[in-house]
Amino acid sequence: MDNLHSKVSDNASLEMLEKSKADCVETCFDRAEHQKTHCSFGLKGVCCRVCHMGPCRITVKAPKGICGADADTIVARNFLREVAAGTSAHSDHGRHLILKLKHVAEGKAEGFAIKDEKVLLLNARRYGIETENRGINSIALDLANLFLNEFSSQEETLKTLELAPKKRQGIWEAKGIKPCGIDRMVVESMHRTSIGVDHDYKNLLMHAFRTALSNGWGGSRIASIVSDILFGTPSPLKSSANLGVLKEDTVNILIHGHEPAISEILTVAVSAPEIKEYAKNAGASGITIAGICCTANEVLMRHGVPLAGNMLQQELAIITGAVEMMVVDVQCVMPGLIDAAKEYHTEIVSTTDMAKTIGAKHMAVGEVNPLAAAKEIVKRAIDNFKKRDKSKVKIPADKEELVAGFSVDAIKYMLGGKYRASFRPLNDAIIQNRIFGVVGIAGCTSTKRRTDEYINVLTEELLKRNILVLQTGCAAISSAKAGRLTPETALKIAGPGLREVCEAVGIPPILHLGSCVDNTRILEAATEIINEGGLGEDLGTLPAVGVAAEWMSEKAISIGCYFVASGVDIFLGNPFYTSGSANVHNYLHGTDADGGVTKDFGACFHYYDDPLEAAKRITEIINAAREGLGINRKEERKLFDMKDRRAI
Ligand code: SF4
Ligand code: MSK
Repeated sequence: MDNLHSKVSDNASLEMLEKSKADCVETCFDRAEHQKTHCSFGLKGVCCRVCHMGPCRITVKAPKGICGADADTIVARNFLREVAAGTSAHSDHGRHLILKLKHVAEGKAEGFAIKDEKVLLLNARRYGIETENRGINSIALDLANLFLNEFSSQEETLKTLELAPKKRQGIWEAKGIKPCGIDRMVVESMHRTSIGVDHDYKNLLMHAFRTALSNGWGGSRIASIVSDILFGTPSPLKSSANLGVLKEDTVNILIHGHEPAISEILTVAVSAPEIKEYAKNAGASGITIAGICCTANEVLMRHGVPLAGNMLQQELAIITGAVEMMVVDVQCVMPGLIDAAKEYHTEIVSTTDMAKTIGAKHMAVGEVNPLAAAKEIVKRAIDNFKKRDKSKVKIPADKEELVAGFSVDAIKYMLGGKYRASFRPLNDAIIQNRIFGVVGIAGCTSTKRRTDEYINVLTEELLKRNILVLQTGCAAISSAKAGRLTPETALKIAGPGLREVCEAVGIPPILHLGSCVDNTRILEAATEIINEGGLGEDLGTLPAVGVAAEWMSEKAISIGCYFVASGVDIFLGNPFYTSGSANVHNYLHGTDADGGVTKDFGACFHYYDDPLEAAKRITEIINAAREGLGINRKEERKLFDMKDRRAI
């Protein structure tokens, strides 16, 4: 029990871990025990297998690989390959959405439509697409083609880079790292890291930042924009989180992965009258649809679909014995799900041709009549309800209320109202030191740490220090499970300045901005703050920091790199695999003799094992930024009166 307690923080997960023992079901937590002695060459990043003279491993006795590659080259090459993989995942997600938009515009995507014409028109105008006297579909087609060109352009730099503050664009220009087409950046990463090409660790790392920029200001940014066009721009809504959202008397369907298109259509399918009737006839009182990981965040943000849990709860959800089906798409879906599902009546259904698992039922939701395909999936889940073994069912009671749906538009609206939507009140609150700074907390949970703990300890400490927290991905689910994504958190935890602002505006002190691809919404919000004025002209001058607290995915490395290249310091709760090269490690962490990456971009990576130590250093960095902006004067503390509230 103590041992299990050291693995997970929330009670629901603990209960399910105990049940996994009783039911003899293996989970990632057991497999982590079996993998405990990690390969030290892997941890240091000094294993190279890019050619078949190797694999070569760097040691004191063998400081070079067979070709002569040293630790610096090997570690930097491995790092760049991780960035390229992370960039591919997020950007390919973006590409799939653009293709969906294109098919909608061409009238080929049944069941889908353009939900937010305002965002479509705004983006079309941004890129010089004619919008006057034209049909919405033809504008959408032009925008989809323009976005597709962001993947394939060979020499022209990405148009979406222009969304960044001018000063930052100048820094990228001066460094020669404005990315061209996203596909080209990834292909070049693989080329440079193949045997006998790029051996200069700094040159390799610079391309890592360039590739990551093509993700943050390209593929991921486009993914968020197109999602809003197709599925609607999120606005605040209430929902709930943790395994207690499952119900004993309903058919329970979990949606898991990242891409929102299929889960969107599933949410439509479960509301169809004939499907509800089908569920009743099977003896269920209804259908509960809930999410895991970032697909969960996508449908939460737009429909209030509850969060069953984050990444490391995917098997634990099945262990409730109450899940009829888990419908998966891409990314962060463990192959181990199949073994867990075998012990119950749960069926794992894969929906994307590029992501299959032996043992999962494959039911692709294609372009032709996707709603019918989605209804077939739901009916199959309902059929499974009859196979549920009640003696194996145990649903934890734990579930917490939450408020999510904070797109940048929604934040603007909350701050300024319909007619004066703007970031001005937030900028003023920062300048007046009611809000000390802003921290974005993103990333996963990992078996290397007690789940959710780093995220929740750090978040609490930051709130106490009057720091507004923006969250995405599984980190946001960690806070949701702790009951922190509510306005009441301001009263219970936040420092006095932050509390005043949250009370006046009516927002929680932790804003849930979406899935891990939506980290670009944090960049968008930061750019809005710059454009609003009074806090410098570049992202690097803001009193703002990013955190990947419990990260584990290659996507997080790419995200970290595009934030650092954008001038935002990134704190890591788990280290990179770069310690085998002092040069690479020191460059990335800004600790080499000439300032490393900080000299290039004004920001670097920081690794802190202890969240409270991280909070201290974050405070120092924010304080230094405030000093730089000349806004560190002491404000007389006063409570907001009616006049102040009206002004906000
Ligand atoms: Fe070894 Fe060089 Fe081949 Fe890497 S590229 S496996 S270091 S010979
Ligand atoms: S799902 S990438 S564990 S945030 Fe986006 Fe969560 Fe990290 Fe996967």
